Amino acid sequence: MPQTQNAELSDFLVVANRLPVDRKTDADGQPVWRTSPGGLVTALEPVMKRKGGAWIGWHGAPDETIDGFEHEGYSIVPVPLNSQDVEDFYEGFSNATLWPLYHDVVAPPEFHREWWDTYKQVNQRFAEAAAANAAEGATVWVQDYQLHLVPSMLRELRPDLRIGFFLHIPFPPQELFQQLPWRKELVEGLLGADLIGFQLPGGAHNFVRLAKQLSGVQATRDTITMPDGRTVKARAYPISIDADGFKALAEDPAVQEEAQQLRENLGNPSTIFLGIDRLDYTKGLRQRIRAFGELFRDDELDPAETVFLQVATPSRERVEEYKKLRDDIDLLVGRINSQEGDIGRPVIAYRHDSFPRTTMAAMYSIADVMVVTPLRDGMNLVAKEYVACHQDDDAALVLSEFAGAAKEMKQAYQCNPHDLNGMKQTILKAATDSKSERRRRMRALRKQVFSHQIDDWAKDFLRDLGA
Ligand code: GDG
Repeated sequence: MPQTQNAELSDFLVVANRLPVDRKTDADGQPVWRTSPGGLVTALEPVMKRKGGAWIGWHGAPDETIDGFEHEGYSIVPVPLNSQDVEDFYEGFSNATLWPLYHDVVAPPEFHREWWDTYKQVNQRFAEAAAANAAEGATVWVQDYQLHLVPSMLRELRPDLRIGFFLHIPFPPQELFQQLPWRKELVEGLLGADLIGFQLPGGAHNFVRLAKQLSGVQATRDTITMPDGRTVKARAYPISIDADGFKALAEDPAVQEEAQQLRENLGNPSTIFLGIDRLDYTKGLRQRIRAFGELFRDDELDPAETVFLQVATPSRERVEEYKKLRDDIDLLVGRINSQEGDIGRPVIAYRHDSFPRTTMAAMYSIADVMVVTPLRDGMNLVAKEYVACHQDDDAALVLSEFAGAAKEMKQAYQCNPHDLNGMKQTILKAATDSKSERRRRMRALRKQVFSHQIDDWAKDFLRDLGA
């Protein structure tokens, strides 16, 4: 039996670059697989358990082939990647070509033919693994930009399947997408799906327009008709979070104790500003840190009473742009802390590290103002998690208008992160607005976040896919 085939075929399959499990070591030194934290897993696990599912993805270690196994009532089907695949498919084409191109080219995308060749090969491998594990007429849900070609490759192998695709990042406007030497192939890769989900209606419109132009297909609004009469829908499904889960976490006494400790460690300031992001150039960290530097320099924020806590989770550390970003941020934070504040009381508490979800919840709950200022973001879950962790109204969210979340979170203090002065004013306003105004905004945000949670997102998509 091939490595990637299960004993039993599945009726529901998720295909994603990464598996929903991480390898840890237990007390006896034995390797064990634990569910990775994250919204997607939380949303899809119940569906997989109900329908008998399989999750197809890479387990995270290059040059290692492992057998599939059962986990929490569903099948784990590993797809192996070697070091060259990781370099060309993952770090290269996915994260140094598509990622910057799809985020408004805030860093220059690189186009390399070898990366593209490997990208195609790896997508084919994922498609074959899905085809080998799907029961007749099964539903397959492919996730994200690393697997753009899987829908059409899979349809070629298994025309009986229902195929959905969801893009977690923005889908760019035509003017930018046209830069891609392989633009037609990428569009046609997605056209293999029955339903293509985007974070925002704008992404769906961009895609439909490009499909008409590059592939010559017919389309009316969200429905594309293929030459053989098959229809493909392109619609928006804004992703959300397990808000109830975050609320419970923030209310847990152990988390509250940790929050209290954290506040003390920061010197019990009267105002805590918080940023939590993957260390990524799309997240607007350079601009945000400069804004805070100027606010402290110009005495608009008082270092005796204010701390800006910024967590930057390590990410894509072998990709050149990310190494440069890390150095830039270290330099910027170091420079500001050497000039502002007092000895032993840095104005910016900066951690390049990742933390357990409990610590994340503790940080959210002590933050008086959450600052989320990406230059471009598909959605941004951090903004929603912050709101879910605040049952009190003494909180405020500063949110970039270029985050997908800005479309739903209209009551946030919105700003343009390219406009440094405008962003500084918005940060100050969020911190100093009247209690009643902050309360009004937080209530509206909470209502929004709790009324559309991650399982609604999955249900809406799967209903429209006809699963
Ligand atoms: C992509 C799109 C879209 C962060 N640090 C730690 C940690 N996190 C968790 C957060 C949050 C998630 O990671 C980050 O999600 P975001 O949405 O903010 O950003 P991306 O990683 O860029 O996600 C984005 C998303 O996909 C979903 O479709 O919203 O636009 O770019 O959940 O809590 N979690 C833990 N420790 C950390 O240190 N445990």
